Amino acid sequence: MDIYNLSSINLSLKNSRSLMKKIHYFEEIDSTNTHLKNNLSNYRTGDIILAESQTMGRGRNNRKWYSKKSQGLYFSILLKNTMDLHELNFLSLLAATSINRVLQKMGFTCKIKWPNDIYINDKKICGILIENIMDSNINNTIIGIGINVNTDSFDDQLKDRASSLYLESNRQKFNSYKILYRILKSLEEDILTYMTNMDTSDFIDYIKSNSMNLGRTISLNLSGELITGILLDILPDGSIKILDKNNHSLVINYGEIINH
Ligand code: BT5
Repeated sequence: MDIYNLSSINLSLKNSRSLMKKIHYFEEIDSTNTHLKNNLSNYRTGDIILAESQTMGRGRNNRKWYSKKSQGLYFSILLKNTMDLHELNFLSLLAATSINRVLQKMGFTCKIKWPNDIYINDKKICGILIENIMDSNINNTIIGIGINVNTDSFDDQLKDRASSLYLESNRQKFNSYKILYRILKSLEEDILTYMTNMDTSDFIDYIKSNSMNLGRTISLNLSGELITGILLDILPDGSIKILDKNNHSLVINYGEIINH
């Protein structure tokens, strides 16, 4: 595809008749994830909500996602009856893989931080928020993705920890729609491959070789409990294995790495 605007992307998605169906564009929205959650019956599987800005963009545990108007990509993909609950941990890593691949092809040296972030030069560029809602026997999975594309500045709280493609490339401006299209296609291919084989080994290999913390000492916040240890391995289901300071090995499938 040569021209990247919403109508050309939607035409291409329509013609491909694959997993990703249609982008629904909003100039301003509370949160693309919340909008899908509140309007599940209005959307089909494969529909994508894209917003120019979010007034209440969310991370995990209701943390705020800084969504500067027209400078980032803020979108959510709805999948109906596609993923099982036990696959959701892996889905976050799978989405990180698909996005990381696209950014690498653009020339960025980017790393996956378990379980849902992408970093460039030790700064967060992208966050992923997976949510699942059972509604009238339909299993609705929402993949929310926030990427700092042309973000030119961050507020004081974030400026040492967050960055954008623009800031990491000597202030080069990017066509967000082109990146969006590539990510949708990359994610589509990865989800379909995974659903065909139900085999995570190639993905896990990629995640391990592009991991930010594998082999390093990490501190993990498990709902308030702090654990420090060496990140030994990323397991086939997407959980991690840690060797704690008492030499106990632990398998963990949720939580947040608070150092890197
Ligand atoms: C995430 O949560 O990283 C998931 C973020 C998902 C955002 C997308 S945007 C489209 C869709 N609609 C939504 O409402 N959400 C999704 P978590 O791992 O909890 O990280 C949140 C933390 O990242 C915050 O507490 C900040 O420290 C940091 N943060 C906030 N905004 C950021 C930004 N724009 N860039 C980098 N870091 C940010």
